[in-house]
Amino acid sequence: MEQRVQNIVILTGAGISKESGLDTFRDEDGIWSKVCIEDVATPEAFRCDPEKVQGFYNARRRQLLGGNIKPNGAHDALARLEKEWPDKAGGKVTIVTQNIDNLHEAAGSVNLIHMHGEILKARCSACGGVSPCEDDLGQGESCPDCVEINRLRPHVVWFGEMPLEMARIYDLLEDCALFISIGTSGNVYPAAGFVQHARSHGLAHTIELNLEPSEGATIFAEARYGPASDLIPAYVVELLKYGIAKK
Ligand code: BV8
Repeated sequence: MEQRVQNIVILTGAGISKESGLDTFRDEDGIWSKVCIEDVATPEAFRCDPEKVQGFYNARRRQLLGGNIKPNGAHDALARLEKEWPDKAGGKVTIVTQNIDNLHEAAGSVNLIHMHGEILKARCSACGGVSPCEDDLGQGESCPDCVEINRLRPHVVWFGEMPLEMARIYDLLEDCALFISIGTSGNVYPAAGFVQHARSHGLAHTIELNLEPSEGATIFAEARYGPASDLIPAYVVELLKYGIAKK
């Protein structure tokens, strides 16, 4: 019988960018230990105090662009897997990232879905147009599409907003042979439910690669713990050499 192609879906979270110098959210020194979600990461917060919200994202955008932040070995290994896996198993590798940084792109990943948006893009509240954004927002800039003034917000999905490309993500989860979760605490839905979806709707093997067990650790068929820049390169070598090993 002809062997089915083996597609891989990889969910990444803030933990994969930690060793590149970007903070996570829920670690001890994480972002949510310094600022309240309700104050900076909801549509209501933006309506109440747009300056505070713009300032929160302007600071993170400046850090990403000016803070010598580069992809680490984990990002590089995933870009290698995307390039070499098709010859190995005929399938495709797609990264679904919760992260709003551009480190997967910078490492060379192409099949990439930013389900929570991108900090280096702005979205116009007047026309919905999305455009590149490397400067501070909230200083009276105009939309490059409809030229409305001061209508640009970060192209980021806030709590209470629908994440992007969900239909495509569920299709990918239902048609993958391997679901890998990297650097995420499994606190935020619907991303935290992807492992269950991959297991119950398909034949996927599921593995968690994280610094420590996530909220959903027990749902995974396999788990390895340690820093992403150690775990991911080694796991990619193993996949390319031996294929998907069902533990
Ligand atoms: C929505 C962008 C519905 C902004 C973010 C059930 C179903 C559906 C929704 C809900 C539900 N229950 C609750 C909800 C609501 C809510 C939610 O999940 N709340 C939580 C807090 C309970 N979800 C939503 O609101 C979502 N929207 O459901 O809409 C809807 C329906 C109809 C119509 C309209 C709407 C939207 C959620 C998206 C919010 N935006 N980000 C920004 O970045 O500022 S989410 C935020 O958390 C982060 O951006 C991040 O993407 C996300 C997840 O965090 P992690 O990436 O996991 O980071 P964390 O720090 O938590 O963990 C890091 C991990 O890395 C740790 O485990 C650590 O051990 C590990 N680590 C650390 N160092 C390393 C490492 N691992 C490896 N190596 C290392 N070196």
